[in-house]
Amino acid sequence: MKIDVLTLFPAMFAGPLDESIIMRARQAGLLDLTIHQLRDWTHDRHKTVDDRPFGGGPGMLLKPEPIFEAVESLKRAGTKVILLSPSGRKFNQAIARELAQEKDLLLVTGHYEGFDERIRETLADDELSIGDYVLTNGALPAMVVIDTVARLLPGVLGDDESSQDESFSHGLLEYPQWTRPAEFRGLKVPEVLVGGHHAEIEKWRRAQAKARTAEQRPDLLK
Ligand code: 4GO
Repeated sequence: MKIDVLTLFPAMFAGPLDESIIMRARQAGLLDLTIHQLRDWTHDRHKTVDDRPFGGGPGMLLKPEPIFEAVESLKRAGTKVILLSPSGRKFNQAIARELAQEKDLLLVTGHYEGFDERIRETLADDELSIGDYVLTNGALPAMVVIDTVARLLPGVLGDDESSQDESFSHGLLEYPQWTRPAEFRGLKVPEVLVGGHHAEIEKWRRAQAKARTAEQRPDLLK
């Protein structure tokens, strides 16, 4: 998969996407990621990307011209253009699975008070929010989407890290787990897990996952 990102803060992307599983996916050619500086598509001396809202109000908006030029130059046949903003539909694992089927994504991140509406109307195929809170810019949400989608791409996770059997894939939170030692500071691992009776373990885990979901995330059971 190819993912292009349009941002005013390319340096924010160095680090999170240069480590661990995501870096390995990039090196293996499973994820082709390019971060672009939006100011590269301005033409004035000050590289202006923002302007005041018509009708007044606080703050500045991203003006259409640089974003239109950038998207038109980066977009190819089949590229899905996605805005990251608090007004988007709420991102989740199901949306990540859909996006993982796409060939190309172009993530457009905002800054200031947001985007000129023509960007949303004309350029965007989708608009996503990572949650009901406001950030200073869309770089962190873009990284969240990239990380979530990239780990679902075929070959990115090894068998040991499989994404088949995890929270949200079956609509429940994960069951609790323990590793060695079987007793630590007087805290014991549940007997059923140490026993090795696989059908019993399966049943117990299912019940634990349900109880945990009812306690922490009753909304998921509806
Ligand atoms: C996205 C962008 C929050 C999200 C953002 C989110 N804040 N919840 N801030 O996904 C335009 C102005 C959007 C700054 C940006």
